[in-house]
Amino acid sequence: MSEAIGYELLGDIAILAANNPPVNALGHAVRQGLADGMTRAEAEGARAVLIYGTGRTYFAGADIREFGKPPRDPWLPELCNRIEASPLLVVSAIHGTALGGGLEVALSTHYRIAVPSAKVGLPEVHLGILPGAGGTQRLPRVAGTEAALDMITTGRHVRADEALKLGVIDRIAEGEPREIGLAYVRELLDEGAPRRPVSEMPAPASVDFDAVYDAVLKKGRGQLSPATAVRAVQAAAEAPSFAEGLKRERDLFMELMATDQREGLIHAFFADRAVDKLPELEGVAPRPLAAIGVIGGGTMGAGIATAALLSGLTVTMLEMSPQAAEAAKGRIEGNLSGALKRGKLSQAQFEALTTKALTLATDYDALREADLVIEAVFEDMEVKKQVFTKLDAVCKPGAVLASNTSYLDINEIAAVTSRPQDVLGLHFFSPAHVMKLLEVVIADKTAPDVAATGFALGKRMGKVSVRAGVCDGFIGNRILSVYRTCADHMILDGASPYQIDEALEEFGFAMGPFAVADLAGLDIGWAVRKRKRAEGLDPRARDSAYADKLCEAGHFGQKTGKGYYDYAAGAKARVPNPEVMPLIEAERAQQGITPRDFSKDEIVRRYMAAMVNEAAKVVGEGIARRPLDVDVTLLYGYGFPRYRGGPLKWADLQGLPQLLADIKRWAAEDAYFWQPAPLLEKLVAEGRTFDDLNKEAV
Ligand code: TC6
Repeated sequence: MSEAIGYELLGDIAILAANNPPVNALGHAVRQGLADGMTRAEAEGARAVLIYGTGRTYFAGADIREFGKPPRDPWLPELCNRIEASPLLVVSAIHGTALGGGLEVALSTHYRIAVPSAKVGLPEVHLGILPGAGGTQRLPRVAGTEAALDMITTGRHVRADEALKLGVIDRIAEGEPREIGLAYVRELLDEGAPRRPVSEMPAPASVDFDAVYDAVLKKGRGQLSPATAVRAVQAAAEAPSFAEGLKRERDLFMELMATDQREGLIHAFFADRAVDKLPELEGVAPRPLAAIGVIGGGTMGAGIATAALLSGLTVTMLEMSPQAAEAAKGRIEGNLSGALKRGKLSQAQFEALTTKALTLATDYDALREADLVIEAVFEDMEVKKQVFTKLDAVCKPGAVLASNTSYLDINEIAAVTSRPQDVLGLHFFSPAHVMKLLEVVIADKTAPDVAATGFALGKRMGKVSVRAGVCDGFIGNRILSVYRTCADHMILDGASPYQIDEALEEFGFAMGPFAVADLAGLDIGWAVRKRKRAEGLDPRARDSAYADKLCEAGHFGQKTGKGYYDYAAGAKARVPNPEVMPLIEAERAQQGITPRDFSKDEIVRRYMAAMVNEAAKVVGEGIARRPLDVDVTLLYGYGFPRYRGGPLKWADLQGLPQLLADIKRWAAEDAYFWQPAPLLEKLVAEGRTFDDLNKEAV
């Protein structure tokens, strides 16, 4: 027997207890242990087998770390068939999460009991694959085709009460999994319950699978796994036998295993879990957090205050006047009422948050007792310096002082205080109570426990926190400004904003860059361009004024009704604003540019190469600690398609030599813009990838 599965014979019941922390993943030792345990139970005269997990969960799935490695017997599909075919009565007792291969094992046992807090699901599509151990064949047989399609294509976790209604589990009971499981097995044996193999149940009903396939493919914006899973469920309904259905599932599973999407999604899974693991913060205790202050109650400040309130912190909102403070409160209430409508907050909780937990103030004195203060005022260095000078004067010793600036130098801000060790950047993304990304910007003098407090705050708010160093734009906005510039260059040379948006949306971005600019407000980019011009542009940099002219005409995007698009018919209609192309054409004529055609492929290649090249500079300079930090930033803050893993995973999958060759070729037309990143050149010269750097760093 393997140590990963404990075996015990209690009277006529054999107990197989999984012991593979932290999540009882079904790695080789666990599979072998289960197979051996079944054989031993049958040989030792047991009448029934109980399977459960020790520790925090039943099996949370196949061991994802084994994917891509040579398979080792017994395979999970065979193991599931072997468990189901046993002459003994086999029962699962589920607690924690029965996910993926875990639920497939449970569906191969003859009865399932769960504790009330248990959840079940088939989340494989989020890893770019489909349930490959009979899940697409067994789940529709117990829950019906429609429920199975929903669970398998969304991958959602289903609570025990819903699972009971759907027939995925047979009973819910309070208690320890071993105890409730044993009582259930005893009851089943006493009443002479028969074995109940799901594979022997009638095939589920057929539905219009082609229509479901099309709808799922469209919703996934190019992600293959959910749509492919529809075809596997179709086989459950239409294949001539259960075995034929399993074979079809296997073939589709293997198809998906071989895709870049599978690699991208699994990279994203592990990057999510690695991103806040920083050796320099290991064992560093964060400072205590209970009360925070937010300065500035505009969209961003109100969003941050909302996130803080929802995470159980008390918030003092500081504004310039009582009227502005009331307006900020209105924004916070507006944000919270969204949570109220979605049932995430009760009316009583809503009232407690907006009255007891939130205090309005106009005097800095109100921040005297705050554990942490986040400044979200106007993006101007002088204004920020005034704010931090005042904070330095009033805040208690040890209070963390944070700026939400998206571009400005945190070192310069920290230098106006007498306590630069307590200062850091906490860069939220708007709307801050919705967007998952938080850049924790560590300045030269930021103390380790202050950095740890930034991560602790992010965790408490449910954010994905990425460590960033100080530079113009930190990780995300610095890279954004370069790939946006690349898009602007393509426009000057002949592409239209609409072609660029279309090409990038086909690539998988939620929205193209020009639709995003309209949503964020064109005045933001305008202010950045003005600042950069005032600081002095390099004479070799290409510049253009058509976007400024759009702003001068009062078109700031969605909020003014017009930007690159005209919003009279709604955002979804995507009607180009007819004023845009004449402005672009006039600019080309003025610069003496003869426009040329761009294919969608060229648009994507240039845009992505610009992104990857700048990202490599960001990693090379230590602004991002590892390539995966860039990937996570773009995935959570910039709508990068998760199934491509992030820009640097995408680059690895494309092949770095070809990307570098493209950049060098384009440097012949614009040597200033296309300067190859030293790190990219180094990796190509050494025949290595960005992921090699991730592995070395973790
Ligand atoms: C499948 O089953 C396919 C079957 C077909 C076969 C033919 N494997 O998330 P946490 C690690 S596909 C390996 O922080 P939580 C994780 O990396 C699989 N490792 O905990 C982390 O390690 P670290 C279908 C795994 O309490 C540690 O466990 N199943 C796996 O916030 C703790 O994880 C899924 O997709 C795994 N399967 O959430 C479920 N799962 O400490 C994926 C976790 O070294 N897992 N680890 O960083 C989850 O969704 C969550 O982990 C959770 C627990 C809800 C189980």
